[in-house]
Amino acid sequence: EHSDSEIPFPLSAITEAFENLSEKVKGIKNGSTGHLRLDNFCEIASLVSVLFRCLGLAFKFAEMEYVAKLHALVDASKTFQTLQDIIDHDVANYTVKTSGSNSRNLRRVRQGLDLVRAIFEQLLSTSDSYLKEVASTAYAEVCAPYHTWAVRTAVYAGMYTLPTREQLFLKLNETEQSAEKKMRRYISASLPIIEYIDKLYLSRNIVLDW
Ligand code: 1PZ
Repeated sequence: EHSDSEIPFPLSAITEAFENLSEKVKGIKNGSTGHLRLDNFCEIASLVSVLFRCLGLAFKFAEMEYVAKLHALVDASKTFQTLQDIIDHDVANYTVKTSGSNSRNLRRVRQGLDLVRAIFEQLLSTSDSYLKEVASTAYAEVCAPYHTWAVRTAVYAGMYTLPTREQLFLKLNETEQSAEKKMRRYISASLPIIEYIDKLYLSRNIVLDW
């Protein structure tokens, strides 16, 4: 594992990788080229963990949770080539929602990517120095409905320990202006990816209420 300092502009790296993946997904939707590879997806999804590391010790648990699920998917990529392969396998085995299954881990990683999108949207909609409001709103929208009461309570308590907006951008080596552009680009790039993943479930009659 490499340290953050090796990536001079983490937000640029994330944005560019997501734009690449987004183009691939759009190609698939237009019927040109096959399916999204799992190893490819994992590589790109792993980039966002740099963001958690800017959030301080209280969110170490969130980072570990996210990374653990991603590692399980990386392992699965030795057996399954595409995202739809893991879902088809779990559908056949009635393990789509089973704790620790690949389909469930993919659903959680997808929620992490969507949470980052919601955080960026909140950051663009306010200039408040304190991230508590931004983070709480994004979390309530994307993750809280699917987390247990205990997890939600811990997360909301942790919100008081977040760095300030200025500290966050400083850690990311960004200014308000440079970050704004990249956050907009991440938002547009992530939407087709998130929609693509959701459709993998929905097209197999799996309702996304978990
Ligand atoms: C500047 C903005 C800061 C925003 C901070 C928001 C932090 C959200 C923290 C979420 C903590 C989740 C803790 C554990 C959740 C688990 O219960 C679930 C269910 O797992 P399962 O039952 O399927 O085994 N795990 C997850 O949902 C996976 C982890 C998702 C964490 C995503 C965090 C993304 C943070 C982005 C940071 C910029």
